[in-house]
Amino acid sequence: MAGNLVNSLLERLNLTSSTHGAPAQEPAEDELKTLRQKYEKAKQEHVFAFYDQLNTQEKASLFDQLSTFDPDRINVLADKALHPPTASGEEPSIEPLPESASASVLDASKEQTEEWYNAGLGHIAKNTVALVLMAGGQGTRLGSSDPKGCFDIGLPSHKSLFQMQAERILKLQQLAKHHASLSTEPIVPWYVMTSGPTRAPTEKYFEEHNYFGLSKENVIIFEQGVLPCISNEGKILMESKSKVAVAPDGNGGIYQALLTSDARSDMRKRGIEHIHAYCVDNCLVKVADPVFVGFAASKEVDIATKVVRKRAANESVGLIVQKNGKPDVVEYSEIDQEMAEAKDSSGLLKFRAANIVNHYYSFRCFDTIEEWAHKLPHHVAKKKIPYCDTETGESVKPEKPNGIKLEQFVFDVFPFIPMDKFACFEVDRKEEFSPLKNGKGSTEDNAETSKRDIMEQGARWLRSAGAVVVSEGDNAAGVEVSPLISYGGEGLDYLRGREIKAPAVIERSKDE
Ligand code: UD2
Repeated sequence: MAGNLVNSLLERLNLTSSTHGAPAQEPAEDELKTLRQKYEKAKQEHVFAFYDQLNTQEKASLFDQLSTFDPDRINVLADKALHPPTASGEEPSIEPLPESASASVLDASKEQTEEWYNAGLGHIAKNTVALVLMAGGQGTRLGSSDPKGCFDIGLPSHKSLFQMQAERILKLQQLAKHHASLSTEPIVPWYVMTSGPTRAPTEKYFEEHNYFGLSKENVIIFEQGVLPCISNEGKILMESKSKVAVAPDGNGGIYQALLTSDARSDMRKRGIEHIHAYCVDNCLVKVADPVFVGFAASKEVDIATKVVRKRAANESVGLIVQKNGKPDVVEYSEIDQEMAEAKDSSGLLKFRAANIVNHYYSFRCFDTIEEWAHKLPHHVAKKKIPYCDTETGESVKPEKPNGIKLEQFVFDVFPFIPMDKFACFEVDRKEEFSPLKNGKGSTEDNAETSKRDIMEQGARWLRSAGAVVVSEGDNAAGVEVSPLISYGGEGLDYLRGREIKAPAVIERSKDE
């Protein structure tokens, strides 16, 4: 039974999509009956309210969409989300991570950092390092309709976040080739996770820019799953008479998406052993950072997470903690004021390890995704969700939150990792973290602060290479150093003694 249902579904998927021109087919009576019964049993039969009024194409697309959900599972998730279990028994013990699971670039010696850096370049040179980019967020706070990676933060070069990250990959491949005296450049495959709203524009953007000089077969764009939006009464919300309202299933959907998209199989085929997964909106991100990979691989951990020192008690970042002795993250939307403001004996914030969605995974860890991905909790976002009233058929734009979106968080895998297979790696915020979160009119984590942090970093790099940076006018205009010239400030000695008038762009290297 299931076999022919899947076959007819696949068949219809090929036939129904209007882009292929073939006319859609009405779902078969028996398959429709089975599906209706499934939804009736789950008390979600309202999704069929207008089925008989729909045309063939609409019937086929609604049938196909409803066939991808399990209404019983949706009810379980919705019930947990709308009626969270009251905290049973004593509160969990929440403490900072133990020393044994923490390290800091700020405290490490130059020799130690170089050792990690060289080890990391060695892993890249052996083609065992992959990059996974989480780019499925819809960037609502930023107010841009394009995927965040396309955003132009206003650099003199007008490079987007995607372009900067692509050029850092190109440079890193060159550095690893030189480090290992290879005849050809190693490959760092780039797996880009998108969501329904961001997939097509992301693919189009990469095609139009010819993958920024990367080989297309090494840029694998895949898509995360979606979940239905749920009303406050636990009912699946309809976007229209023929479509369920859905939302991306959160950056924690990455694990399931790595399986369903075959991205993990592709990593296995390539012999990947180390994966760096990161957040699209951090303009300073060191993609496949050799220091981080070298550190994590040397400790043989399954997961390592980069953190920066939290800048203020109310900063909107998750905190890496140990909860009942297990690694965990307390998300900013779930932290209480007392914990956020607590200080330790050093006078610093007790909980200051700020999560920046920058994680190392061993491939060993990815090999066990099936064991734990379905166990990650679903977090609730209360939202105003436009919907089609299944009584009247009218479209409704609610004035106040009328439902919830369910999403998994990427870091909810941490508690499944034994503490001795987990590490937290503190890095220098000004060198590694400047998120683009907010739109015009905001004062932090926006395009202006992103541009400022890139330009100031370039000026710092030039000064430490012996160049003299002078700023016209009084503002510290800074210098943009192309990633194709320098990945992390290296290779700029040829500018020693040169005077650079900021603002400036260093695009040409000495041998060009
Ligand atoms: C994220 C972290 C928060 C802190 C902060 C720092 C999570 C859940 N929270 O908060 O702890 O580290 O970043 O910047 O990660 N994304 C997807 N698919 C989705 C949703 C998000 O790929 O369905 C991506 C998104 O494109 C971005 C990243 O995940 O690259 C973080 O998402 P966000 O910006 O919505 O998370 P934020 O800023 O609320």
